[in-house]
Amino acid sequence: MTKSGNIDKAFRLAREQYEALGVHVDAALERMRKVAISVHCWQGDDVSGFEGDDSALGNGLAVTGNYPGKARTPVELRNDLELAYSLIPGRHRLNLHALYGEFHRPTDRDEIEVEHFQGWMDWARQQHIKLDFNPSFFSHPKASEGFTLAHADSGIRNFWIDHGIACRKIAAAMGAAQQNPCINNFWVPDGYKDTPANRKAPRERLAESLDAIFAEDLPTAQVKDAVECKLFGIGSESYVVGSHEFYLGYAISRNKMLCLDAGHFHPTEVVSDKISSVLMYVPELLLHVSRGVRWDSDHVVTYNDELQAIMQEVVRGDYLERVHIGLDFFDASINRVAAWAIGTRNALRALLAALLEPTDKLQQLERDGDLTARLALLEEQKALPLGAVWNYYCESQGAPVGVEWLDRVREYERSILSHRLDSSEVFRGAKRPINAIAQ
Ligand code: RNT
Ligand code: ZN
Repeated sequence: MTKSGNIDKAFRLAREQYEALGVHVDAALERMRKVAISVHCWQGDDVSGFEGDDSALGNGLAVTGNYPGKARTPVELRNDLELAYSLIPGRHRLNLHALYGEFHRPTDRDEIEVEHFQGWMDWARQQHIKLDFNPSFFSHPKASEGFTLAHADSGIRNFWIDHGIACRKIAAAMGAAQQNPCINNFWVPDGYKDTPANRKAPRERLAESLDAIFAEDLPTAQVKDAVECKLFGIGSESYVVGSHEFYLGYAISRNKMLCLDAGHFHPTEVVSDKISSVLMYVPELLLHVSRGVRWDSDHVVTYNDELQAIMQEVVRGDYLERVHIGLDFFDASINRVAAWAIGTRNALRALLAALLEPTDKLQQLERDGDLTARLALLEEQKALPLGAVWNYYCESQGAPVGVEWLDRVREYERSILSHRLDSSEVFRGAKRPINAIAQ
């Protein structure tokens, strides 16, 4: 039997098992095909961007590791993304940050325009990829005091307000060009390392600045604004202006999309439980699927309980139309294309698992008060042959089956990434390329 024959055979057996529980496997696969995950561009170059000033990453964002092969130009980043997309089943989106524009002369954040993103828009059209966007309120001299939109100085605030306005225009142009709304997500790092004496004033200023940015009504067919909270960051341990309560209130009162980042809460607090609550009051939700580990909010997404719970909530609540799944992690200690492949494939695999749940049956048991059977079924389904359906899905989408995608990454590392080294860099320790480890 050929490999493909085995995949088909395993799939047919798996389908029988799922269908015995009342799951429509083909319908689940049909829904899978329609889900576009917003893949974040910033895993490819450690959130560096192309402003050309080599300024260090700041405002609580920290990328550790020095694995060789980081993309240094838009073309390199696009090439890396093309490989990553080819390793992931389905057709997905790209989430761009404002600092990834193509600037031919020094262009400050308040001056950026659509033309700086034309290269991305052309590429996206050719690749049949839709774009999302983010203003960048970090890694900039005017953010070096830890405050941007909530800064006490009106000159600094206005600079960042102009940045936000410029970004909405760019996002709207992307949305118009792709005939699909571009989600423009606002994450603002402002906060204090130590105990503030006044928690109120910066929050009032942040709300006022955001209102100024959103003053112009832009068609939601082109751009949808989202706001992202955070509990704390490196350097803003004691106080973040844009806390969960701040943005929940802001999003509800301004009819904006809320962004929940899985790494932005207390370690035992989970976003999966928040989805059905916030969707009672906000129109749509953006997820930054990520993984917090101690103080870092952005580890590569693994197939853990919370990832599964997030996708279960999206499916059980029938929210696929109202929840936009984006990714947010960055790891420079492993091959960056592999990081994209691992995290995105995991997010999709968890979504597939959720779509293959016997949701109707489970909810019926719950309505009947049969909580014993609910737990029994939830536990039994954990051993169902998800892998067989996932492999079949990957193959049917022309994506690699199992870990065979890693061979393609190795080959790319050998032929392309390893040549991107600066002459000053040497392979040693964590810098070893994966092909050297694998032999
Ligand atoms: C930071 C936020 C934010 C960023 C990106 C780069 O803690 O999660 O989403 O990761 O915008
Ligand atoms: Zn995030």
